[in-house]
Amino acid sequence: MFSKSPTEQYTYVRNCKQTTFPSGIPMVDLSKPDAKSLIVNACEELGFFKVINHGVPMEAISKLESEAMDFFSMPLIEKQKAGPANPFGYGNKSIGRSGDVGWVEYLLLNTNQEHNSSTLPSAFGHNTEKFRSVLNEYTSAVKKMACEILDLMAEGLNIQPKNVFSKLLLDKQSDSVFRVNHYPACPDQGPDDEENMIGFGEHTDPQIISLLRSNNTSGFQISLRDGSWISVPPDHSSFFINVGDSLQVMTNGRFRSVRHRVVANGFKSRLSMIYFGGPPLSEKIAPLPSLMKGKESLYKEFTWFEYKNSTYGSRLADNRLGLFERI
Ligand code: GA4
Repeated sequence: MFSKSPTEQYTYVRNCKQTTFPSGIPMVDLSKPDAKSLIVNACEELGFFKVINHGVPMEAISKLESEAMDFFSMPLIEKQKAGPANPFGYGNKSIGRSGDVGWVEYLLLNTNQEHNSSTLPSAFGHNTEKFRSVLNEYTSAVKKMACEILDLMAEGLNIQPKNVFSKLLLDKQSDSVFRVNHYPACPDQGPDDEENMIGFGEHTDPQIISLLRSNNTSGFQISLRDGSWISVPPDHSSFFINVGDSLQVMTNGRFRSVRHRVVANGFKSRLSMIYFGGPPLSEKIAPLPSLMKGKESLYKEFTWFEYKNSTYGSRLADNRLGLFERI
């Protein structure tokens, strides 16, 4: 049973008044020739867009979704055998190491297929093999899409070679992560009708790029440049792409790492699966020279290892890149 305990400090946010972005969430058809320019515009404006014709087989998606639902339907005590999510495994309400709490339970998994035998929770019992193969099929397809999108970004920005970004995800040492979030329906939303309970608090993703796919339950919101929040209508057959902090730095601030959050839904549960494409730990994260054109770097030099370390000690809502900006 997923229930509130009196000691847990949840956050509530005002309902979004404005629910749509004036021109709609940018949508990119990966099979069309204008994909690269649409992607660049969306990354500059919002750091966020939706993708159709993504090439991930619906069957791979449904199989993983059903495996995940089977897992989350187990009794808490069974799920906890797969925890804590430190660094990989099952987590419940508590997010990260600094006291953030949300109306969510999740699995944090390593995408490195060789490591999965040790990190895949034994709580999957006899089902571990099945889960591993379904997970690998899904993450391979999503990683392929991530690389295609990153190549289109490089082309759209006129950077050569076009694999400058994608090679980081294809590296054997790539530090990528996979997450499945389950937000149970939350009928008791909070003290005020105008407010929603937070499922996953506002934050930016530290990695290069995140690819999110969810069931048809609403709750995902992104923040615009003026700080206002808009709800993203769910679409279970599309993917949503977030620019991460590392890509913001590599483009010297031209692409925007999007702040986002999830609010709990009063009626339906939400299931989302996110692939976070990250570089190898030793990789220097710095603006690409071809994007500087005589301009100064906005950021101090750092490796992904240094950024990740500083990130994991922070609170979800912190402006993590702030520490690495040149003044
Ligand atoms: C946000 C993106 C990914 O979900 C994640 C998260 C990580 C965690 O859940 O442990 C963090 C969060 C995320 C950023 C700040 C720190 C670390 C929780 C948190 C408070 C797995 C990641 O890489 O960074």
